Amino acid sequence: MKREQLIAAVKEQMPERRWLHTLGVMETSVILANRFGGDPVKADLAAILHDYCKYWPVQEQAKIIRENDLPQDLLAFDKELWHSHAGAYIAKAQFGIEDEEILDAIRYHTSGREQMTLLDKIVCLADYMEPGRDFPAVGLIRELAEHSLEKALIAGFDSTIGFLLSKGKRIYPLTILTRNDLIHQIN
Ligand code: DGI
Ligand code: FE
Ligand code: FE
Ligand code: FE
Repeated sequence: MKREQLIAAVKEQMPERRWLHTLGVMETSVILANRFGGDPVKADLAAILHDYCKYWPVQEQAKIIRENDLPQDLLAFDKELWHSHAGAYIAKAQFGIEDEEILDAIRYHTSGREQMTLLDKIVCLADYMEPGRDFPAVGLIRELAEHSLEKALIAGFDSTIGFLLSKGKRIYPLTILTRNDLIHQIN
């Protein structure tokens, strides 16, 4: 499928404001790829598809996870964690994306994972700092991203973890492992 067709398919899955977020992630992913020596074409493609399933009924997202041997432990945690895995599944099954680097960047854009690839980091960070994002830590994240993907991502995960703590929510263990691993990487 051509890029323009993919974009049209993504647009119809989400409200206008989420499409604007996706455009922001596309633009920011390409900037970060160029800044840190990543592949801007792969970053663009992963960004286009990263939130494909975000507005699907949660039961459909859960069904994809249950029926396709995706990590079942996700279902015991916040439903916000589901769309990334469902999205990677659809990217392959429906859009024929075979590149595991791109699929992983979609799959892990919410939770992160240990030993994130360069592309994982680029898409996850772009998701945090695209121009439409507005939350207390975003200025710090953008500043750190001038020089360090890892430092900027740690600030991002710190802010997510703090948010989850403040809401009394559970934290998916992989998110904690991701933060620990990123701290290890900069020390
Ligand atoms: O889909 P987006 O809104 O663009 O961003 P995302 O895919 O990074 O989702 C972020 C949301 O996921 C954020 O509101 C916090 C929520 N969330 C819930 N539990 C967890 C979690 N995020 C992480 N990283 N880890 C969790 O355990
Ligand atoms: Fe997302
Ligand atoms: Fe994110
Ligand atoms: Fe997103």
